[in-house]
Amino acid sequence: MNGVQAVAEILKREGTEFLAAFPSQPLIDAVARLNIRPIVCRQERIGAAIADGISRTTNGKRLGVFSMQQGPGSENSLPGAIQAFGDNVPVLLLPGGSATDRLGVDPNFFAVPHYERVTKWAAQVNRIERVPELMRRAFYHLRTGKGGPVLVEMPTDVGAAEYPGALEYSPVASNRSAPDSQEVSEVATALLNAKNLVIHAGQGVMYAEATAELEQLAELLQVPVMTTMAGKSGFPENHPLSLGASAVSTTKPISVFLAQADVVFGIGCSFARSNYAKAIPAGKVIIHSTNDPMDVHKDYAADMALIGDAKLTLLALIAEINSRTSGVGNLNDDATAAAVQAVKKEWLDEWMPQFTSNETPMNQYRIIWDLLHLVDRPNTIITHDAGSPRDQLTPFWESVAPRSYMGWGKSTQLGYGLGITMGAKLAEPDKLCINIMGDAAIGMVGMDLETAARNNIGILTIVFNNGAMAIERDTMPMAIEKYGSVYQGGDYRAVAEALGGWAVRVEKPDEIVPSLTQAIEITKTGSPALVECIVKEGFDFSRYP
Ligand SMILES: Cc1ncc(C[n+]2csc(CCOP(=O)(O)OP(=O)(O)O)c2C)c(N)n1
Ligand SMILES: [Mg+2]
Repeated sequence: MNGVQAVAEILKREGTEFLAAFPSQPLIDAVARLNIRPIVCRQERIGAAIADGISRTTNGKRLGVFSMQQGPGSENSLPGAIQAFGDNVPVLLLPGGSATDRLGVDPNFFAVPHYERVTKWAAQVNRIERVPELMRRAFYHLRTGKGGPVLVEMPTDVGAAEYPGALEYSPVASNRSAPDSQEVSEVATALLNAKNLVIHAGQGVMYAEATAELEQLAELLQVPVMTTMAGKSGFPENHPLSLGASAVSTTKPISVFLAQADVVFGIGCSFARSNYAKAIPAGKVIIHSTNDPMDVHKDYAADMALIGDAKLTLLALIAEINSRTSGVGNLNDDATAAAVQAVKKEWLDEWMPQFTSNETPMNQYRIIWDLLHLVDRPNTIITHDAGSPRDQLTPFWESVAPRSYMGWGKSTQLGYGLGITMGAKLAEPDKLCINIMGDAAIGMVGMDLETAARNNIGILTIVFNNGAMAIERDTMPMAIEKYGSVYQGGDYRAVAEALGGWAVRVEKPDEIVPSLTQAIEITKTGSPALVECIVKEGFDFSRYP
């Protein structure tokens, strides 16, 4: 057994089902021998995103792995690592590496120094005996604490060397931490004394699989819950206390209730200041619960903090509040829920003309509305791409089950949504997996539709084709006037068909539902389907102060 085969064997023992990959990489053949299915992509950035989608969809319980060659493969994967790092997604990256006797000699590329800043942990297998040790540490980092990409680089000479003796390796278990009981008691007091509490839930709630506990706490206190973009679907948005999720666009209930809040309780979130996160207005008492102490006081000063797994934290708070209120809390007061629902209704009424618009080129909100009412939402996983589709979809897609929405993008690399949707479909083959992308987004990654076709990954891609980078219109008015710099062309139905997929173009609103229905049926055969929608530029976003 050589070094590469030892890694393959460890992946097998760790339960790896798929290896997203791009050659030349001997691990592809080594895992195939062990019945781990390689998914060969067309570009490394997408391979990393496929691995991300597998991990994200399964809350890291089934980990996505991506492997690529030394040099160009490793160089071309860096964006994928950066995106997964920005979103704290646990993915295992296994690049080849230049031979160890070339260390420090240009132009040989060694991944570790370049990836260290954008991974949770990165190591080079510098000696063949270290394969089990470094893989054990990699899997522990992937399974424990806040997520992030982890990298193990295999130099060519070490990968080819014979592993001495029998391989001893057992799968690595994760650990959870729980908050200090005295601090739980103090936070419970603050939550009970708050006049207008808002719960701000991040993706840590989903990684901890704590949606039921979050619902229990929200109901016990009768307080509204907003989620971050990455945390979207961690709290059911059809719940009477749901304020929805926020990206650059937001919901009106979030805006109204966050403005009124005296206390904001963040659970499973990093409280990052970002274009893609609703800013917490000044003057609020901030209580920050996270499993990563390095996030406390990062962007906002925290008045109180709890360090620990979101589920254990919520359970501790529920127990404490139950004991102080004889298990009743504010359960008998439904005034807050009624107030949330009133604002939600007012907001949706404001947008109803767009949801029901018959205009052509079509209105994007009409397509989202029709899709929302067509699909079986608990069994659907949907994501946006960067650009306008993110801000059109995030506030209005009412997600009803954990991980039925993949909110991504704290860097927002155009095109990333395609790869994570493929990963989601590999992990959850019985669910309908949808990505909505603009025409600039598909321009970046469209070739990988062929990856979906070749591997029978039956995803549904909806392209909002407005022939422009609409969201960039205000950034370059002179260039547009003089040179038309915001416009681009493309026939994406033809592109998808040429790459082996099924595709249809929709130009009129009454074709939306029949075309989507047909496309959804096609995805059930294992073929990807693409619905190219000819839309207006559309800059109306759900933005409230
Ligand atoms: C790799 C990358 N480069 C640049 C950007 C900046 N950017 C964000 S959205 C966008 C244009 C989006 O156009 P399109 O996908 O057609 O969506 P539209 O806004 O037209 O609906 C650009 C250039 C980005 N997010 N990612
Ligand atoms: Mg566009």
